[in-house]
Amino acid sequence: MKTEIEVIVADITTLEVDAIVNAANKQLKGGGGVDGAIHRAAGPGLLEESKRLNGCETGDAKVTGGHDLPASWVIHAVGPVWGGDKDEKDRLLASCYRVAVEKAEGLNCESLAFPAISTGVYGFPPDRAARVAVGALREALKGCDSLRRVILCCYSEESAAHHRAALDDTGSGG
Ligand code: AR6
Repeated sequence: MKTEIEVIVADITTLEVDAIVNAANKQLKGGGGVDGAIHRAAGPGLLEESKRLNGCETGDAKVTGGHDLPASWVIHAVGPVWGGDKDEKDRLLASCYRVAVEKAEGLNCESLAFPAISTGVYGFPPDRAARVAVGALREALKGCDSLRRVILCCYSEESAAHHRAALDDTGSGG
């Protein structure tokens, strides 16, 4: 069965999905942006659990529980900071999406929501990031079993437009 990829504009902390992805930093100790919003909504137990994970490399992801969030799990992915070798940054961003799908599958998730990783504080151009995200997801979802719904949870209409354009460029819906 094919996994559907949909684009919405919402606060990711409100979504009733099996897992949400966090745009985290290598320390996994919280921060601003979506990371800050997730930590505020999840409550202090999330920071306690994250601190025990010994950080995370760029392009990789680690899992915690959702604590007070409606989502059961948080998959903390560390996106690249934009600048320098652009192809390498594309590769690291794609890796975040691929590893998050693998983690979600490992948890038997049916639904998974992503923020636009690296497009805030980390400065990745949003149109380029959307194309990388959609390309990596289409590839990663080919081999998936449990995932039925992948949500690209954008925080602005502009971000959603980039993701819709990327989906249209690479084929319909999912
Ligand atoms: N729901 C969905 N998307 C959101 C939300 C939300 N509640 N809040 C912000 N966004 P950013 P990065 C969007 O900066 O660029 C943190 O300090 C936002 O509009 O959160 O990967 C971490 O600790 C943007 O489109 O993440 C790291 O240090 C997207 O989420 C660093 O920022 C990502 O923006 C990571 O930077």
